[in-house]
Amino acid sequence: MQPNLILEDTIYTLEQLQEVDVPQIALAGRSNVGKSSLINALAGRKNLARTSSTPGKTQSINFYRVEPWQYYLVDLPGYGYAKVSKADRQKWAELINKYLISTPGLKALAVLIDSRVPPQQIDIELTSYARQIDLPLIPILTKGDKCKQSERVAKQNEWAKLLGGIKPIISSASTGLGVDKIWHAFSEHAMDPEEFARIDEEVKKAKAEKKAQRAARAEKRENAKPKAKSKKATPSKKKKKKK
Ligand SMILES: Nc1nc2c(ncn2[C@@H]2O[C@H](COP(=O)(O)OP(=O)(O)OP(=O)(O)O)[C@@H](O)[C@H]2O)c(=O)[nH]1
Ligand SMILES: [Mg+2]
Repeated sequence: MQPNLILEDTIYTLEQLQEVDVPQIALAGRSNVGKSSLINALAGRKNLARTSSTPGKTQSINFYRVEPWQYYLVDLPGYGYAKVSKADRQKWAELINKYLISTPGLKALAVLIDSRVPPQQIDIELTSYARQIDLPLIPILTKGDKCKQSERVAKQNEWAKLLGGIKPIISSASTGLGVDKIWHAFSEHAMDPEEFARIDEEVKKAKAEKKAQRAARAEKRENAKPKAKSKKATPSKKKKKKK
């Protein structure tokens, strides 16, 4: 089941931030790591969240309602981009911090990490901070399409060691790698366990049905193929008439 994402609110300042207790999962990570792209991949849409190859694109906190599951995905401004002015960086850091500590509905923090680079101090600091404030972590390695499977797995293991055993989910917004696993992890944290179990069952059923339909179509195609015919006798060449 592909949920629908609806942009419901955008806030820029501390004053606009309200204490909302609707369940939510926030996405944090360095500028350009692929937060907005991942939101698009999760929604199965291209231009829901604005993305850019220039870091610092998202400068607000964007709240996306997840339909029909009734929780929010929250796209946070990226951190660690050197070219942003010190004042702006300070402003965003305060906004993110206030959001993290004063949102009663916040169920987990998805920390997005670039799978191509070694663990960065600033990412490690964020994960430690989340643990200090008892916020469950969902680490996600992004841009998995840009490196080999062996490199991705090595990075996954390296991070698992740093995070006390929590294995990051490997993802790619370009290929859709990891999208199902990410939805599963988000919903598991954001939803009531019974409701989650019910929906998980529905998703499994829908997948099984799709698989059965694919198999039935393949069989139909196979049956529709012309049966291998016995070798036709090659038509005898007409003898040239002798003039
Ligand atoms: N190949 C590849 N490129 C990606 C992937 N995800 C994001 N990108 C590219 O990385 C760049 C940054 O992506 P964004 O989604 O805008 O990054 P962001 O984390 O939202 O950045 P800020 O809003 O600045 O914090 C864009 O050029 C994307 O096309 C991915 O999975 N694979
Ligand atoms: Mg962004």
